[in-house]
Formats: sequence, C-alpha cells, structure tokens
Amino acid sequence: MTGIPCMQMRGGTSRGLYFDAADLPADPAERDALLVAVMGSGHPLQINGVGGGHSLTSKVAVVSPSRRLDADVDYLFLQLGVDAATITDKQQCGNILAGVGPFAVERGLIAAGPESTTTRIAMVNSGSVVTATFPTPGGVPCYDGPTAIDGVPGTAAPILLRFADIAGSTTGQLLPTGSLHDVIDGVEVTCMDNGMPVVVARAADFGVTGYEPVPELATNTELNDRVQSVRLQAGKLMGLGDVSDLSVPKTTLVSAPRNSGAICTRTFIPVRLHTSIGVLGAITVVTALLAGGTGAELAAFPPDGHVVDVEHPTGHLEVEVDIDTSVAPPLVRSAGVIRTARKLFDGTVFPPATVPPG
Ligand code: NQM
Repeated sequence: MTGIPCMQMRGGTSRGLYFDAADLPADPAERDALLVAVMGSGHPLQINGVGGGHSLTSKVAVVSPSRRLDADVDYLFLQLGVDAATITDKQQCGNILAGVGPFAVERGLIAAGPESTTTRIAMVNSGSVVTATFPTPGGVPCYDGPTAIDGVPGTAAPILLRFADIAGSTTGQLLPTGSLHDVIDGVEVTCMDNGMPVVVARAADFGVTGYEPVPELATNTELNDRVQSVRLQAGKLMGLGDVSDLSVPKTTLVSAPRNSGAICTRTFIPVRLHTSIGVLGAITVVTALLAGGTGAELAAFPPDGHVVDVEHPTGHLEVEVDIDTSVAPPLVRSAGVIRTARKLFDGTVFPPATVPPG
C-alpha cells in the first residue's frame, strides 16, 4: 500500500495535516479526493481517517517553494468538512499558517537562520504575503518556549505573523456589499473581508448576551437558525452566491467586553461555534469595529497603539490592526498576531486503496 509523507501540527488553536505539495497529486481534483479520504470527512467522527471530528481539526496545508519574487514558500489552505465529504480553498486560515514556516524548514523547502528564521509566505488562496518569524536555534525549528495562547494548554515558542494586503481575501473587497452597514432579517450587520469574510452583528440583536458558554449557544436552535438565515443572505450580498456548502462567511456576535479586553465575541464557523476565534476572523472583526461598523459603540479600544484584545469563549486573542479610517473605504495598512505551533507527528498517512473520484 502506498502512503504519503505527512506531518501533523497544531497551528495556533487549530490542528491540521501539512504536506509538501510534491508528495500530493498535481491534479487538484485528484488531490482533493485523496485528502477527503485521508481526513475521513463524510462521517461525524471521521472514523475512517485522521481528522478530529471538528472543523478546527480538519484542516490541510499544502506547502511548496514559491515562484513569486516576493515570497519564499507558497501555502495553500484547504478546509475539509466533518459530516460532509467536502473540501474548499475558498477560505484561508491564520492558525494553520503558524506551522507553515517551521514545516518548510523541516522539509528543507527554505533555509533556516542560525537563531531565528524570517520567511515570506504567499497565501495561495488570496495571493497575499505574510512574513513569519520563528525561533530556529542551530538551524532547527524550536517548538518549546514561554508563549501561552488562550485555547491551548501550556506554552510554546512564539511565531510572529505580519500580514499585508489581506483586504478582500475571498471576496475581492474589504466591504464586499459596498456599504459598512446592511440590514438582514431586520438586524443590522457589517459584512467585512479583511483576511476572512465575516458577518459582524450585535449579540443582543439575536436575543443573547454574547457571554453564554459555547454549549449553551450551540443548543439554542432558534439562535442557530437565525444566524444561518442571516449568513446565507449575507453570502449573496457579499458576492459569494449560495454559501450553504461553503465555510464562509463566518458570523461573529459581539458584545461589550467584560474581561478587560476591547470586545467580546462568539463566532460561528460557519454553523458550529468556534471554541475561540480565528486569527483572520479576529482581524476582520477588529477592522470592522475600528471602521465604525456594527457594534463599534460596544468596543473599548485602547487609547493608543493598534493592539486590540479580543475576548472569546476560552480567553483572549490579541491582534494588531493598523487602518486609515479617514478614507472610504478604510485603508488597511497592516495587521499582525503572535501564535505558536507544535509538531505532533511526522510520518506516512495511508489513504484507502480506492479513493472515490473528486
Ligand atoms: O480566521 C477557523 C481557525 C479558523 C480560521 C475558522 C482562522 C482564521 O481558528 O484565520 O484561523 O474560522 O473556520 O483555525
């Protein structure tokens, strides 16, 4: 039986499979069918594959040397379904991104520095380039370190990610509906795409406080139906068409902070609730609020600096967003975040002998 070299890594608050593109079929349809089979998607437990039964653990990074002059490696992100045997490149992922630099060093795709490595990663899904800096003492990725991120036990080595040109990642525009505010099902929302298409709405407008724990919100069927109805209509307004089978847009319900952060969030990705919040999702929510979008009046932004503390169900995520709101639409200058990653295993994954065609 032929296996495929594969590394499993935790990237930020997600977990995924990392592949050297050279080890996968070059034909995208064949590659996607293979990855769906490897992950075991199409079953709630992904029992016949290595996925973790959650969209946060059903993620793939395909990494290759870049042909671009402004990048060192290419990173294609693929989001797989859990219950459904689906795979999409219509979104990117800032959490899985955290593992891409160390993986590229591990596979010899880029050279490491003697103490730390800074590499330029082209996000194939959107075309934007991220600069990642991570420790490589002696030219080897070091995963251990002092940095804690909420949603992950323990500490690990810090990975600094600096984003450029992420506005309109999937939809082509920062404000894909053409306006900062829209009303859907009688609820005011802001539809924004600064790295991730997100519908931002006030939790109170959905009849919840926004402080409820995830299991309580997850079992609130009326809430879930309302969020899905707004999301489906927002998808059309954002030019994404019928998004019923797409993982975007996400929906984030915001409320006033209550743990010394700038805003409190609960995020649907896109139907199930996130246990924290995605990196690019958080950057987009903060951009929407800084721009005066829905819920901006609830935010408590720091008086100086651009580092914004986003409260989520399992703690905080700090993101740095620098935007110029004096122009319309607002101009995103830069964004950044600190994450961690961990190599979990490196080996060979074995797809079933017969993979259904893609
Ligand atoms: O927004 C989950 C995650 C994500 C996406 C999701 C992410 C991001 O936490 O950059 O990281 O929104 O489906 O991995």
